[in-house]
Amino acid sequence: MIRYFISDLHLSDKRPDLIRAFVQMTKDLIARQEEAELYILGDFYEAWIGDDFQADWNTQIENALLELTHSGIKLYFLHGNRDFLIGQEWLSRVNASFMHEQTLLSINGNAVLLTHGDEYCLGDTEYQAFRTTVRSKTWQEHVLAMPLEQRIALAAQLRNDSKSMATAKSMDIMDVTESAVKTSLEHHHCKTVIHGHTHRPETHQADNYLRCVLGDWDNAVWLASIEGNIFRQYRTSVENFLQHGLIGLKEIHRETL
Ligand code: OKV
Ligand code: MN
Repeated sequence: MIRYFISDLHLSDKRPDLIRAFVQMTKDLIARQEEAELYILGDFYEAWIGDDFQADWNTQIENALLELTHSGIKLYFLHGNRDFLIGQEWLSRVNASFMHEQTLLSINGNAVLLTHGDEYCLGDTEYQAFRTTVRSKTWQEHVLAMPLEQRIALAAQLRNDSKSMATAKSMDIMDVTESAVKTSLEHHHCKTVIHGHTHRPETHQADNYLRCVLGDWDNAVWLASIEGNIFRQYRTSVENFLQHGLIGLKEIHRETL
């Protein structure tokens, strides 16, 4: 059994190249005919405004996911900070199982914690306040009651707010607070966490803990896997992936759990 992990694809109509790359990835995974599971750790979309949203670019993505799950590959999803409005309708349409943030997996006797990772970015207190608001049921119900056009406008406005704020913020407050990661791993009696969000793909070894950070799909396609007790991280340029698919990915990191 092989498990694959991706996050931060930020798919949207603005990036048809990334949509093509993702569709290619699903086709290549199906062709491998492995016993496999795909875990999406948030920010699959650039901004998800509700399951009632329909567009051709997204229908392609949902069809690719549906073909993947129909082929027997199990699909798991957890929310990021841009697709927290993904709900049961989307999950049902693509046959995905929902995971709460900080879901613990047991892989060959190794406990592995899965999360998007933005909850660990405690240095950015403004962001954490914003996060609490947008993750609240009342705020989400309020937004989902708006007409689609209004939700599109709201998402664009929040995006602009974030851009003007981000330039004023120092780089390190945008990263995780290591002590928060450690506390969370201790809480789960676990030594390994896989997350995305920070766009700083790396594996960090600290204090006997392993923190595997997934890459974001802006300039490159990233894929991580766990097979047996080996974690691997792969990448290649979007251009190379579009030409060669999965075999174009280069292993850039390997770690024993
Ligand atoms: C991050 C902050 C924006 C602070 C909105 C649906 C909805 C996604 C969104 C778009 C913008 C978050 C997700 C961002 C941090 C802000 C503003 C303030 C204080 C919708 C889907 F609900 F409007 F339909 N958004 N982003 N802020 O750019 O990541 O940190 S964001
Ligand atoms: Mn994110």
